[in-house]
Amino acid sequence: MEFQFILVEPNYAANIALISLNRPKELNALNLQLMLELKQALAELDGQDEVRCIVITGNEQAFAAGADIKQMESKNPIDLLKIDQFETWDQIRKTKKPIIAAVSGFCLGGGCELAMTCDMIIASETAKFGQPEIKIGIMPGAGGTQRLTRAVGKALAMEMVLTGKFISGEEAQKAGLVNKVVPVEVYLDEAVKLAKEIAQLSPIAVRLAKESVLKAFDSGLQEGLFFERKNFYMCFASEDQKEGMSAFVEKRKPDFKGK
Ligand code: DAK
Repeated sequence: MEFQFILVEPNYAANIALISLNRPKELNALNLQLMLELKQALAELDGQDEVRCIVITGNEQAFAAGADIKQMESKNPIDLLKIDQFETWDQIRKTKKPIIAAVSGFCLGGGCELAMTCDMIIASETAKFGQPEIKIGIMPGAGGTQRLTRAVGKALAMEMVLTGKFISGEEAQKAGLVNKVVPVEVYLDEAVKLAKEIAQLSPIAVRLAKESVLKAFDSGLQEGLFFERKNFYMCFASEDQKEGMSAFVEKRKPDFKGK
């Protein structure tokens, strides 16, 4: 897969793939082309059985400093309607395989929204998370007011969204936004390690479990529990369930085939 603004590196031996946002001079600002490429790459990887977990990263300086302000500056609502970027973001959100964001440096605006669209976030000690849209006369538009609030609670989300203040990786972890904060030298290794760990599990169970956790965000408890129950039953239709349980009983390592 060849793209202009992202690099895609599948590691089929480890059943994972790495996507790097690659507009370093612009701090990985998310222009329309980059987002289309990301959508396309994720769709492609989501369809490959050899890939079981995906890592999205930027570079040490920036995960992404937001949507491309220079590209947005002159737009009116009808331009935005026609571009329909939400379609691209929705498709990214619908990726079935787990996605881990490996974040270092600036993770702002649409960049923070992209990281929050991922399933887990590993941050470096130099990461800076923020929704600074308010400072350029707009507000978050790709889920920032909703996902950030669910992750860190009203008090901090309101402060970040209304003032544009950044929080560090450590603060983000304390607030529940990120899974782990590690030194900058190892943040990507940590994310890859986590991806490899998940890639060794049953991809069917992982997919159904991801779906079920996400369901908690847009359903009441009863509906969510019902959804979870159906997915739990579904696991028992897989060979992986038999393999996982036999391996436990036989005291050996399971070999999950994704069947
Ligand atoms: N867009 C375009 N270019 C950017 C950029 C951005 N968001 N952020 C940085 N750059 C560019 C700078 O313009 C500069 O380019 P040159 O001037 O050298 O050509 C280069 O990257 C380096 O940036 P700085 O010189 O500013 O570097 P500093 O270290 O001094 O400052 C900074 C770093 C991250 C604090 C600063 O660059 C900054 O404040 N950047 C903007 C952060 C921001 O406001 N982000 C939110 C953007 S609005 C939607 C989906 C998503 C969104 C909306 C709708 N739909 C689905 C409809 C999202 C909106 C946003 O994210």
